[in-house]
Amino acid sequence: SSSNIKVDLDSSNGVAIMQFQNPPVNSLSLDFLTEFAINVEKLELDRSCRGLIITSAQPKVFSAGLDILEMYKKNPEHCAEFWKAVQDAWLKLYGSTKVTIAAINGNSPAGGCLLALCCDYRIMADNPRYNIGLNETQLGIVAPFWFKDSMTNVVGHRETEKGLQLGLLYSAPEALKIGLVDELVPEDKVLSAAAETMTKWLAIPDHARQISKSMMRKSTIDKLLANREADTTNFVSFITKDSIQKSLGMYMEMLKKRRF
Ligand code: CO8
Repeated sequence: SSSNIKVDLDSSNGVAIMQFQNPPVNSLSLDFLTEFAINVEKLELDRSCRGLIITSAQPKVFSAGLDILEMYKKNPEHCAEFWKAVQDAWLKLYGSTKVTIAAINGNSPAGGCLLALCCDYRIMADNPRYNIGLNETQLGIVAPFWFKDSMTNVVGHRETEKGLQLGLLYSAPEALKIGLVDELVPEDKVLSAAAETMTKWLAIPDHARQISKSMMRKSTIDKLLANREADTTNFVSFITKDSIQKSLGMYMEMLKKRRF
């Protein structure tokens, strides 16, 4: 549906605010990811847009990551279609020429963390109860190489090696400490802080900044572009394995039983 994402482009400064509104936890379903990629693409082609802030309209959660139900008890064709949508969303946001800022106003595990990692700058609510990280191994699944690359490019090899193996979810203060986020601000200031940072980034001439961004990101993007099909095949054969399906089923059960 077209109500999963709300985009407001301020024509006075060229800054778009994109709010995720896929209750309860902004899980990244096939529909959501498709709509997300379309919206990012639209803004990319819109010359009046210079910057994009992504945030959540839901309290306490930025995004719960990939919708596990899109990978559970689904046929291989569906899994492949879903995975291509995940790749496409990443390619669009990671490759965006706009200034992109994540205003992380809640929990941001796995795919939620990935979206944040795609941005040029991350501001998180200063709440130790909010976590962010690539926790895939905790579900018995493996983050693909481009998730790994996205994290390495932000926090470096060592933290990524540790974080990926252990499936670490970092509290907001821990995330700041390792550089997974750039700044913590009070919960009610996340959006205004993002707007402030945006102003600083937009003071740089677009052309020079865009070439610099592309210089830093091109090899990472090209790696997925050169391996998209193999990456999809790999995902489908992995996720449809009985043992992996069993892990996902147990994780979903655990989520349903656990209450904070
Ligand atoms: N997918 C589907 N449903 C979900 C997801 C999800 N990712 N996350 C939560 N839900 C469901 C819950 O089961 C629950 O359903 P119900 O109401 O029927 O019981 C509902 O959403 C609300 O969830 P909570 O009650 O847990 O909400 P809280 O506000 O207490 O907590 C959290 C929010 C912290 C986000 C919590 O829901 C959570 O930790 N969720 C799981 C997050 C997670 O581990 N995501 C990983 C997804 S995998 C991924 O993104 C990358 C995969 C890479 C694939 C590579 C394979 C090769």
